[in-house]
Amino acid sequence: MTRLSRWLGTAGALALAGLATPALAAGTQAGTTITNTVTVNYQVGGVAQNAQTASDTFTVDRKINVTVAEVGNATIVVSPGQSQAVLTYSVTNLSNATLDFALTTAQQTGGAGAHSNTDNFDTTNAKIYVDTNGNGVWDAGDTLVTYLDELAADGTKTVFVLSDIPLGRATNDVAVVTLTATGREGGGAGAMGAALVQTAGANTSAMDTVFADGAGATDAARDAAFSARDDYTVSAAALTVTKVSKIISDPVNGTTNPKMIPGATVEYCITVANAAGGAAANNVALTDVLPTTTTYLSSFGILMNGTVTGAACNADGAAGGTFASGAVSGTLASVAAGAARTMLFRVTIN
Ligand SMILES: [Ca+2]
Ligand SMILES: [Ca+2]
Ligand SMILES: [Ca+2]
Ligand SMILES: [Ca+2]
Repeated sequence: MTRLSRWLGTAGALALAGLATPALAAGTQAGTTITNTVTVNYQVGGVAQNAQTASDTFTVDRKINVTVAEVGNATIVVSPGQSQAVLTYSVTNLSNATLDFALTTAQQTGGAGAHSNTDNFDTTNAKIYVDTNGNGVWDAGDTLVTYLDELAADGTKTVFVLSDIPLGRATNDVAVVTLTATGREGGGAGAMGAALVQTAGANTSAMDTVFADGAGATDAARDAAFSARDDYTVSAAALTVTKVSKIISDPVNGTTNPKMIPGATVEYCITVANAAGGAAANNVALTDVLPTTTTYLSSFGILMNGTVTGAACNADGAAGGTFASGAVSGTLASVAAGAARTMLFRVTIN
């Protein structure tokens, strides 16, 4: 009795050691055969007899599970007309088997986005890349794909969705894109496998298949697929241009109550204002073709990048711009959101 207890204790310890061996989070690999043998020792007349044994073997079935998640949990800020704007997702194979995962993107028409926002436009030209070089950033080392090939149990891949933002979108416009990963089986390396089919009816002795995935953004529970939303938010510049003139002097009155008579000097101020809350406008190029009834006053020149106080232009710009072919031109390097900058020049009336 004492010997038997000691033996059982040893067997128990061995069994525990077996359970503690490194295991996949997804569990024992599908298709694994598990064999368990029972041994019966006994005595007759105080003499140990030959042990009796019995074994049982079964096959571990395949549990299909996958998750897709946005990486970074923030909307991606884009400019109108931007091409190849990047959304980043992770796809994780939670199945106890190596699988392929078909990847698809979908636009959304209205409805909630991923970041307390609401979709109101679609992107174009969506493409999917896998982070082949594993640096977490979309770059030349990555690969255009339509599926993830041979993703091992517990394996995760970073997937990028690139798409183009239409011109003309306004600040805080939102486009939602959903990435869906759908498990596929077989096909071997370099080829996408076939659609998975869940085993119907009772357990079989072969490797059965059970869908165990949850419901993502647009997929259902237990459909071998998972989807997640991410979104783009537009930050645009909204420019308004105003142009005013004021009389500086005339040949009769000088600067005292001058009038707009031939020979008078007139100052033009062009103001470019950018609405608050959006993006800076850069390389703002102004061209003003002078009418033939006026003559550019080269002795005054052109003042660029001045400020305005209320509606009045300040003479605080820097000399710049050009006059050529009857046109005054100048470039404002940048007009920040909420700011206004000017171009100032003078003409005489012919
Ligand atoms: Ca949309
Ligand atoms: Ca990369
Ligand atoms: Ca494959
Ligand atoms: Ca699902």
